[in-house]
Amino acid sequence: MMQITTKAVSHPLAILGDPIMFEGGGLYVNKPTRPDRDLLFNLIDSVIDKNQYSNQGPLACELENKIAAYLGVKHCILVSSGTMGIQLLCEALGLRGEVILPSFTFIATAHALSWTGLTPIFCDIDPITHNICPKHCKKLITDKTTAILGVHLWGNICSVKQLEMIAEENNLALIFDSAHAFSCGNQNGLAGGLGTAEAFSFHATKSFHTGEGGAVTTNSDSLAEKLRLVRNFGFIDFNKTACKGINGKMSELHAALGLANFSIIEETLTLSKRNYELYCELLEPIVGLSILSFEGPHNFHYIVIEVDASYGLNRDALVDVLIQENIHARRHFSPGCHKMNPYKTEPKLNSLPYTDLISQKCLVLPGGANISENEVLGVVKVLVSAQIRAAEINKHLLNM
Ligand code: T4K
Repeated sequence: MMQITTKAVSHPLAILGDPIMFEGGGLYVNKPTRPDRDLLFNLIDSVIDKNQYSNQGPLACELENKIAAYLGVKHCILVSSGTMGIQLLCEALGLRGEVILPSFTFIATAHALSWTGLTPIFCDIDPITHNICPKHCKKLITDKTTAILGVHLWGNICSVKQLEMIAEENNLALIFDSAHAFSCGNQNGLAGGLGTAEAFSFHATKSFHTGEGGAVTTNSDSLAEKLRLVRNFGFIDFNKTACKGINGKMSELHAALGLANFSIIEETLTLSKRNYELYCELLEPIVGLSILSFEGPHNFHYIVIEVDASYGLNRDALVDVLIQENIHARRHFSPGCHKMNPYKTEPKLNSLPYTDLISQKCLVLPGGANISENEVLGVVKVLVSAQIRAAEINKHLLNM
């Protein structure tokens, strides 16, 4: 078991004038995984040989088949980003009016609805899981509501059964923003076939990535067909369109990166789990810091902690300490979307006490597969030192 002493005489902290813990590059939240270069270059060679760079080339088709089989879902439709995936899904489902979503999410979830002409209605979260609260969701349904958009935040799966019941009773579509949830699931298996459809992000900072990209997954044949149409301008034939569409396709070069990263998924998951478990072990004795627990199959990609008053420093002061050490922790997702432009000026904003509470104490630390055990140890050393020297830090920040 790794141990960090709290009795050492010296607890150097850059914010108080001591040397920086991570000189040079620094640590970032979810630095991208690196694919095997030879495999990637071979795949890129094959793209150049075939001279096909987009429009559902062989690599995009291969990746779609591999992802669908891995997630245990009938259809995987690759798209150009996670945001585009949500937009295509809303368009393909013909959603109109209001869609209920949690406010505690990346702003893209709300923007995707807005871009599709939908009104985002912000819902509160469960303070333990950070996911949409079904009870509050039910209260927000009006005659204009057409869908519920759950977000499997940090890879923790929403309360699917409860949301399904609410959606069914009220004749609503149930869709999921699964941007964080690749390789995550519940007792029934991996996310991919939940609700009507799910939208994944394969941005570079995600557990599995294609640089930029994403996918929509569904078990519905008709929805998959519509999604493929909408993704490609609505074309059914040369010069013939069936519906409104857009360019939401994934290029062959992005698919090549995806195939290369797909081949290292197990390795990525193993390293992320090792780092998450090491954080759990080392953070356990620190009063006032708690790490979000994960259930079910998980990618262990996000190291999410909550900073309570008993820690001695508030979340924002702790971020200042970490940044000075070149540890680029992030205040995800602060503030909640309902307090961000353009949504904060909506006349009918709900009060979201748990969203406000969690967004003030939540912090994401560098994690994922691309961080070493020694680096995790270094981050935790800073957290320990910051608590020991909290009074000095608070005084220092007050005088700045
Ligand atoms: N729904 C949810 C719940 C989401 O979290 C997201 C995206 C979406 C929907 C939409 O999916 P996409 O349309 O993006 O596919 C990042 C990502 O851009 C975004 O994908 C992600 N969520 C969000 C939570 O975080 P930033 O602005 O924090 O990322 P950025 O560019 O600062 O990168 C983080 C760190 O990683 C950097 O500090 C440096 C490092 N990095 C980053 C990139 C891109 C690298 O080392 N190499 C790289 O190539 O938004």
